[in-house]
Amino acid sequence: MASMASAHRPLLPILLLIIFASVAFSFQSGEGMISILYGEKRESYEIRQGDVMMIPSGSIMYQVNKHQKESLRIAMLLCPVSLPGHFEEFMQAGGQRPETFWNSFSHEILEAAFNAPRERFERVFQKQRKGEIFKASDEQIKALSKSTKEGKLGKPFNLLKKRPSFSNNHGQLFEATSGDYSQLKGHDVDVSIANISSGSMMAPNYNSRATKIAMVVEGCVDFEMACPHLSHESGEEEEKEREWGREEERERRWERERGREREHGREIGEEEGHSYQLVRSRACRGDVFVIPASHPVVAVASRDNLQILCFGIRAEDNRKIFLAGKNNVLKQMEKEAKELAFGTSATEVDQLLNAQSESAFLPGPGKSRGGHGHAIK
Ligand SMILES: [Cu+2]
Repeated sequence: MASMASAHRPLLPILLLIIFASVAFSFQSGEGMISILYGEKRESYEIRQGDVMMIPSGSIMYQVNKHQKESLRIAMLLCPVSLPGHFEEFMQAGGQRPETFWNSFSHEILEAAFNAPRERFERVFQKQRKGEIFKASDEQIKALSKSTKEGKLGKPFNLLKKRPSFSNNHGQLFEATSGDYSQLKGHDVDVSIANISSGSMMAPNYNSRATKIAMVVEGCVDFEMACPHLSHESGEEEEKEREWGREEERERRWERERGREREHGREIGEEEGHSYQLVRSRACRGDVFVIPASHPVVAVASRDNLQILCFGIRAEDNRKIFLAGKNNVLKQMEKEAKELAFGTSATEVDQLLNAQSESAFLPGPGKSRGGHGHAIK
């Protein structure tokens, strides 16, 4: 894959998403630059807030932080091409630190390949000792900034300039699929960003096909997810629950299950009921977590405004399906289907399904309408 050398100042708050080789996502305007060397060409782009960029496997890449004080934050989704699950950088430019791969070759080969004596070669490939990230002078930054060169390879797509898929007072969801950004075509990947206002939540939803790798950009998220797989791992279950520090939850679930068994008496064919494990955690700035496909999940912004960035894997034709709120998919069921599925009158089901008037982003548990003992006075 790409070898990377970054010449920059103190790290700047640009977030770079990297897919396959990479997708870039920036949070400040015109403060960073990214160059790709591929084939016999160079493409260099200024990266702006909201830019998503695909960098092909095998590119040589370097980034510049143009900001004086702030840091450049980079998130990459890497898809190794040779060994699945293993990623190694190949440093070409460099010397002793970072070590260039050229130093592994024998001198005779290098002399022949470069048609140059050993001394000249050593002067170039052994001097660098500053590591992978180093300080550039104002003049160097200025010169590099003028070197933008567009092409067809990495041309960024600005996610935040796209109309959000959902937007209200509680949040916004921006999504970039291969339909929006043609470079994503054939890679089965998408990129999205959700802004959730403090105390609000994203409605319970699941992804029909995509597994999401989520990273908290700003703020903290309390998320809950229902998982049927963990609840079947009876042996490891206890350990897992302890791991998540959820003794009380286990007790509650046990009570619930006992209640269910008593209610239904297990008359019908002694069927094993479904059970789900609640996975609950808090993730803050910089934390990464995975939301497997089809798992119902809820994300609540705790205290501060929350921004979450997601890479979707197996994303082609993925749909985000909402399970509560105005666009709740269950509303599409026929009256009879509702009655059969829920075992109560369709009116009662509708009353529940229609009570939430917002879509996608909702007031969070602390903000929910009064009368349930949760509302903040
Ligand atoms: Cu699961």
